[in-house]
Amino acid sequence: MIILHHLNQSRSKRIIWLLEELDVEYKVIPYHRDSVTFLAPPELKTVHPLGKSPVIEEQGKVITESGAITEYLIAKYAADRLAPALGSNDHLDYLQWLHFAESSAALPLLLKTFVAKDGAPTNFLADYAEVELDKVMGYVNQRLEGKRYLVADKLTGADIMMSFIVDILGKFGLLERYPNIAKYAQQLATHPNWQKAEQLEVQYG
Ligand SMILES: N[C@@H](CCC(=O)N[C@@H](CS)C(=O)NCC(=O)O)C(=O)O
Repeated sequence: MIILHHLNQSRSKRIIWLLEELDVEYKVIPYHRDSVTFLAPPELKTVHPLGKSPVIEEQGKVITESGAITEYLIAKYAADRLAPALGSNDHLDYLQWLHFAESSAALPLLLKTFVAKDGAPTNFLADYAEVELDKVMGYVNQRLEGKRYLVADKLTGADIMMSFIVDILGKFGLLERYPNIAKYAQQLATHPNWQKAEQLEVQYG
């Protein structure tokens, strides 16, 4: 049985649709946004420290990120129906579109939403950015406690993706605030190919 922790008016709608397509047994636990802040209720933090939705639970595993949930569930239950064959060109396109929706496509729309709310007496955008940054990076910092890498104690694609986020934190001078991320940044920098990428980036201008 899959459990979906669903927040109203959220990305979690993707997962409801997906679960319906999969024809698997599932249960939805609904949560409702605060009518003033539009944030999720604190109960969601008992499911996962970020307190965001969607989150699914399956066989004791707690899984977040709508893109990862979609990739995981389709690979497990509908690889033959909802994804092109692994290794095909279509599969490559599939991966790009799947991640595009939560990255390149989402960012400008989120900014537009936030800008629309800005100008309010609370100076919404600046406050929101600070609070969210600290929430998300605090979480990463905590997950890196005693670890050299994000997953499986070895370099993976997850670290390569995260390295750019670490770079931006460094540019804002924020690494001191997150000691485990600072250590992680040093660890990533020990990789000869990370160093090569630094040089190549400069070389490419
Ligand atoms: N990248 C995450 C984003 C999760 C996220 O930000 N969810 C929003 C709903 S769309 C949320 O829970 N917001 C409430 C809050 O931050 O308190 C995903 O794709 O699942």
